[in-house]
Amino acid sequence: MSKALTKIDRKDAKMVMAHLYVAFVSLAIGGLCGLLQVLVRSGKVQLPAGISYYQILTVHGVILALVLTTFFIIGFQFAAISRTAGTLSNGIRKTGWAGFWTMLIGTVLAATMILLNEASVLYTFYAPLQAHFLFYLGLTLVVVGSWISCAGMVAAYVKWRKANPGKPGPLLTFMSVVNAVLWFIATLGVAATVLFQLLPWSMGLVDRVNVAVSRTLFWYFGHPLVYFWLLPAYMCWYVIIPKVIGGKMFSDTMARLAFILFLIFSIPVGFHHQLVEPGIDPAWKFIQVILTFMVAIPSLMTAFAMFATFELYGRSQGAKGLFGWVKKLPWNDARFTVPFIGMLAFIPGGIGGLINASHQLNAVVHNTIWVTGHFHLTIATTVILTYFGVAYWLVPHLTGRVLTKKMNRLAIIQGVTWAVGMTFMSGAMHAEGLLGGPRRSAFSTYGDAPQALEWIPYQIAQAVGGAILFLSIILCLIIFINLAFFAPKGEEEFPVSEASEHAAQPSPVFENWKLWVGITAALILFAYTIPFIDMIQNAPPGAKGFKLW
Ligand code: HAS
Repeated sequence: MSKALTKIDRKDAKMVMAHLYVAFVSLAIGGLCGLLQVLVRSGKVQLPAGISYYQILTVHGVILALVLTTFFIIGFQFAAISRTAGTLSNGIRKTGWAGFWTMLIGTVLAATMILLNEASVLYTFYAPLQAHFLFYLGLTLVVVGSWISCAGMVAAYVKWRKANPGKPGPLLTFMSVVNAVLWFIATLGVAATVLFQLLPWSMGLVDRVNVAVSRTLFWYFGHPLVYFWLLPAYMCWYVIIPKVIGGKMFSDTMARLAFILFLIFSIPVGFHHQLVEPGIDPAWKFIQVILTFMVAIPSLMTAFAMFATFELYGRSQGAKGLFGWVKKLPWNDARFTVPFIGMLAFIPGGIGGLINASHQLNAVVHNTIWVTGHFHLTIATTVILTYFGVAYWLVPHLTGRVLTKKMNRLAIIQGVTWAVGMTFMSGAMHAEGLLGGPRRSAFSTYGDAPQALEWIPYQIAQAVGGAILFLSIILCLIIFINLAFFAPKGEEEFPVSEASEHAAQPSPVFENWKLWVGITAALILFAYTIPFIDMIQNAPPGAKGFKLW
């Protein structure tokens, strides 16, 4: 491979780093709020100066779940495209910068409103909770900025295809484009509720909104949102990890198929977040539960592919027996170990997801802190540890520095402390949830709830876990700052694996976008049209007709 492709161009690197700076500043702010939350929930700490629990909970959720992730993903995907499809053209790089600044202005607007306590509406901003209109405007800009950037990614892919007719797009570029297309389709839901409902309502132009419609539009977006977070982690697992361990990717075709299945099945499943809500016919909930189980399949395929990759590599190194390959893996390499901890967490995280999705079991766990435990295993461990693992080689690659032995060791300690902290925190959240402990509520709101005493030990365990996690965040920030500004100058590899020689060539059908987007649209229309019409026709008094409010 030519040098131009193995090292990311300096101008592209600058644009990617801008995204990563915002992501890691978000980690610092969001992490601090997380620590404050577990302390408040333990009942031992009160926030000063009249700051409300819901205000810091909103900062924590918005800044980590929406801002950190979006900036990291867009930066990483541009890096992946630049590395595998070649240096970005000036036009595409400018598009990337335009997306970046639009998202940043939006973030600052939304964050200012939250800090002024004008938008304590949590990261799901459900009506009838209402925020200042500038909060919604800020979020709109974040989404519009991400569209601009995703359009740039698609343009880079189209350019590559024109220059290489008949060849399959480079795998990391193909994966980035699937995620960009998923994002375009998913964000239509949140854009619709914000533009047609929440903005006019918060500006006083209308005096009510159809809450069922707004929650449905939100979750039409909310579930694919979690796969928008997950797919970059899977990009690392499928393509980068095999190279880091010294092996080869198990199957390029399987990776492409898994990504296409995510595109098709991740959107028409939002009702699994609304299983206990009135106003949706149970038959449609059932259909979306079935589709939810379909979207678990590409994750099971991914688990299979990862086991196969590890085992093939281990055996090539002489490993014997069922699990002999485990000993052959490079445990002292943070680029492998940190994402691997993320993989391990996805075993209980995924099982928890399947429990949540099982209609009747959902009634036991819904709106309890079990759900918070679930997403701290998935997004806040599986995904985020993979992002950290990526940052530990991507940042020095972009800044022309190296990950030293000392930083590598610190990075492993960071991953392990995260695992310990999260075992306490998320484990205690799952247990408290099974005892009925509510989510999204401060200690002071429990009042005389008779079970409240039972929850206390678990809340203390969460505070202990949260404090360990905060230390782990500090380690992560130290490593990031070192790699961005102080590590010795040198060349750090951007690892990209080749497919195994036994693997088949990917079929051109994977790049038949009309087919995949067509199937996705058909499934969305099938899963949503009738229940959506029902919601509008049977709206409560004052919200009749085709009006959304
Ligand atoms: Fe979820 C709620 C169902 C995955 C995030 N989820 C949430 C919320 C968030 C979230 C943020 O059906 C809360 C939203 C809110 O605020 O209300 N979730 C699922 C299902 C999956 C799932 C079926 N969730 C995720 C991922 C997330 C995420 C991924 C973030 C990135 N979730 C739900 C449901 C709710 C929900 C309900 C609503 C609950 C309610 O009532 O409100 C599936 O995608 C999971 C499939 C995963 C697997 C695991 C595969 C395992 C792998 C690891 C292999 C390990 C290796 C290493 C190779 C089948 C790939 C092993 C090596 C050795 C040596 C052992």
